Amino acid sequence: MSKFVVENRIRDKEESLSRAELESLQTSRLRKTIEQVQQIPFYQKRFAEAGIAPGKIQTLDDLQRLPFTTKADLRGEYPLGMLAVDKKDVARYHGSSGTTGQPTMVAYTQNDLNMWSNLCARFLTGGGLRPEHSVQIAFGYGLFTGGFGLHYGVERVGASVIPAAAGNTPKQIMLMMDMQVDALVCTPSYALNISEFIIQNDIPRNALNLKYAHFGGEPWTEDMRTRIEDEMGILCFNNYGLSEVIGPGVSGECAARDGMHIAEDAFIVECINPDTLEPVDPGEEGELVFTSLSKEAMPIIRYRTRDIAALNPEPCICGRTHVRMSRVTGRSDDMLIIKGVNVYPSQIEQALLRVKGTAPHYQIEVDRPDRKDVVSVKVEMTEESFSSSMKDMQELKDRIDRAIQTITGLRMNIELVSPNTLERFVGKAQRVVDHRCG
Ligand code: DLL
Repeated sequence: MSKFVVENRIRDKEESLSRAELESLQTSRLRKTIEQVQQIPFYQKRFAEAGIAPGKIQTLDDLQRLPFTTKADLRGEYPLGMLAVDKKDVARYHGSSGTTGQPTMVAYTQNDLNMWSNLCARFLTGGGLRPEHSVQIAFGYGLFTGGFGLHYGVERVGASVIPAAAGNTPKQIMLMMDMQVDALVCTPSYALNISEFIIQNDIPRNALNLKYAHFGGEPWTEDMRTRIEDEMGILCFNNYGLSEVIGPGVSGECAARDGMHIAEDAFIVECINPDTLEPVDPGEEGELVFTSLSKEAMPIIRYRTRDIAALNPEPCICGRTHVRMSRVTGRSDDMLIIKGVNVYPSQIEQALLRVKGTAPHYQIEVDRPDRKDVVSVKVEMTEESFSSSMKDMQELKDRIDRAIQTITGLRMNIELVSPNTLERFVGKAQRVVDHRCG
């Protein structure tokens, strides 16, 4: 475990407004946003079709009357149909990381970029970043919002950035050692990769000065956090965001590490049942929906993220008043329906990480021969379990089988594979191959 202790520090007064103050700020910002989206033909049409006069949207409750915006809507407006400002006022473009189909482009004015840097600076501060620290950013720099978003957030705090970008793991570690880097920023799956390299190459922990890390960009589990923290001797913080809403900075953990505070002065969050579209109760899982409150270039109304999480409005010991979201258990698009049962890859990850003798590298394959769903989980063994007897390996398989069954209620085919055979990722991991999709 890490000995690093994060002293609680709140960056902006907006993070700890009373509910009444916050709602008043949100209301005035919402009204302005509704005016701005009138510049976008897509929203003009949407509002007209729904019979809504924009001037009638005056309160936070009125927001419920507005239609949702979906990824398909954004694709339909590709590349810049959702722009609310003149192109000459755009300072930067990014794109969603969609692996299939058309990407979606997002745009920022200079004010948007300032606001975005500040939101990233907030969660970084909450999670330990101080001006005297150096931070290695091992996210992709490019259309992906991770690299640049975090880069400017670190600078905003006044800390120093090492823009290593994703990949070339030996060089990452060399930089970390030579520069005595304090904090690492990347996806959790890339961190796993880095940690593995350190262990395999017998690099002593004290050759590194790493104290903590901020991970985001993909779902990961609490068991994965424990694994990385134990292996690297650091504290790991979770942060969440998506390009369509702004990028990283939508939410992040504070020192309490008990949910991610959503920047409610910048976004209104709703949590809905994805089938009925009705709000779910606090604490219940549902799909997150965001409305931007101070974005200029591409304001967005009630964006359906497909991300499944629960909201916690209870006060946090850190003093921030912004609602916290749980870990994202999965995207509703990633949810596998196996024999009628809903399963998220994160549940399988959770099960695997609880079984000793498995490495945290796995791949899930789904097929439907003879019209019956079959799931195969390829699991990497550790060096020790790999060199054990057939009997021990069979026992390991049985333990994995039981762990998966306990968490998902389903039996899956377990295939043990040799160490270092499954793909490693430098960005977002792709752990599911669904052959049923054609
Ligand atoms: O991944 C923005 C980001 C970059 C967030 C770096 C945090 C750190 P996109 O490429 O548009 O943007 O992908 C957004 O990634 O809808 C979630 O499904 C997933 N995601 C992002 N952060 C987390 C997280 C960036 N902490 C999509 N936990 C989102 C779970 C996450 N899923």
